[in-house]
Amino acid sequence: MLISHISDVHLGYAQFNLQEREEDLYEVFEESIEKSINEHVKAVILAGDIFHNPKPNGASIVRLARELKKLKEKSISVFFILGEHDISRSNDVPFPYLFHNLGLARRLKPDSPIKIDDVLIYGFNKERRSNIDNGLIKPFKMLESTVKSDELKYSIESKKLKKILVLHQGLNDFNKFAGEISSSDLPVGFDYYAMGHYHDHIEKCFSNINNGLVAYPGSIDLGHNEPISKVEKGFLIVDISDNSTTVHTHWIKLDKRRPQLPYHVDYHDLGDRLSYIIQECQSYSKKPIIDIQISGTKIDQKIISRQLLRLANSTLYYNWNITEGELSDVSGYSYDGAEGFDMDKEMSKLIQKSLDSKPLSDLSLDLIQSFNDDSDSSSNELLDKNKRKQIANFLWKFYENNKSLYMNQNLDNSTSQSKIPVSKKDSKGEIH
Ligand SMILES: [Mn+2]
Repeated sequence: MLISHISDVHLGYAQFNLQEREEDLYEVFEESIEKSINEHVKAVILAGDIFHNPKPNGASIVRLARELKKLKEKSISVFFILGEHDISRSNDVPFPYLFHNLGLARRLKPDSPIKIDDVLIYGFNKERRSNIDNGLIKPFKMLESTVKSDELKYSIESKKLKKILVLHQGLNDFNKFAGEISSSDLPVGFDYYAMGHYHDHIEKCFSNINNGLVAYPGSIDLGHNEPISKVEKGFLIVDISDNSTTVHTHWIKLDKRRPQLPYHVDYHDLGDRLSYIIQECQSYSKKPIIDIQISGTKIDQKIISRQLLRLANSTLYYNWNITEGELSDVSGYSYDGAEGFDMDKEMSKLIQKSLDSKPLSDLSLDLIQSFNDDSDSSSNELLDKNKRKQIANFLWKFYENNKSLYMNQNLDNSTSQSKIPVSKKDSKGEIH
């Protein structure tokens, strides 16, 4: 028997707030369903993060319903659990339960399995890290005995039943920062652990759970917290037929995805490289999304902005950054969740974008930090908390009145940070 294992669909998510990207996701999801139907799967498992938002937008609801209907017409069952993106913090009824109530899909539970052929399927909704012990580890122990008694209850004659557990959790074994549980925490007794949460394709058998196969198909497209890269995306078709003792998987690549291409360009070759990049972009049927890392000396950001305008017609979206020195390889698996969000980094990006100057954004970040840092006693002595708002207003006005001074300085020497004065005696404002 074949089962499709699809995860982290994030329907409704629009990368870079582009409507085209929201549509892309629907298309890629449709491709995964179409391929599942063509492979004659008996069931589809959605392992959480079905919607990107707990209150999904109309289009994503309609598009999911359309696919679920197609599957129902082919008598293919759909089973699901919830990821953190499907769960509202206000304890509302999770939206995907609508499809359970309408009979278009069935939610999986930890205490009673769904039986399909000779396979029993159990599932837990996402448990947040703060509730792992009570929400998962304890119930895992209970599940081990449930499975044993279910096996007696459901087995016909001496036929051996296969068991699947569906979870939306990060395993420490693959990413020690994003991990929530370890492979040794997993309940024993399952042939296949259908995972969601990590957005990369990972598969591994663990001896401490009787060589059960733990598998993440990965997200179906790049998006949330994932850098622009050429990584391939897809889903798993799991062969859990009763005549074989081991579970076999086939990872199916999704071909309808929009290309996302990273480039590293030397500032002085920018013109030539751009012609090449444009040519490459025009070879795809969907306009690609590209990321250009630019390195070099005596970089003029205004020249870059102007040059990159050439990309507008052959890309859907482009992003560029100036990198210092060698590019380091980003290692580790991608995932999504609050842990992956670096506030300082995001803030610095935003400030850099609006001020268009590295020294000025550094200064802004330092000021913001010393304004908000209560633990730093030395800054407390200097700053009367009650006067912070007044000071902020003063600084803003000072900046507005003297903007041109800083801009000129920045053009004269874009690499020197020390030349930017924190206070200027000959300027209109004064800092005391
Ligand atoms: Mn996800």
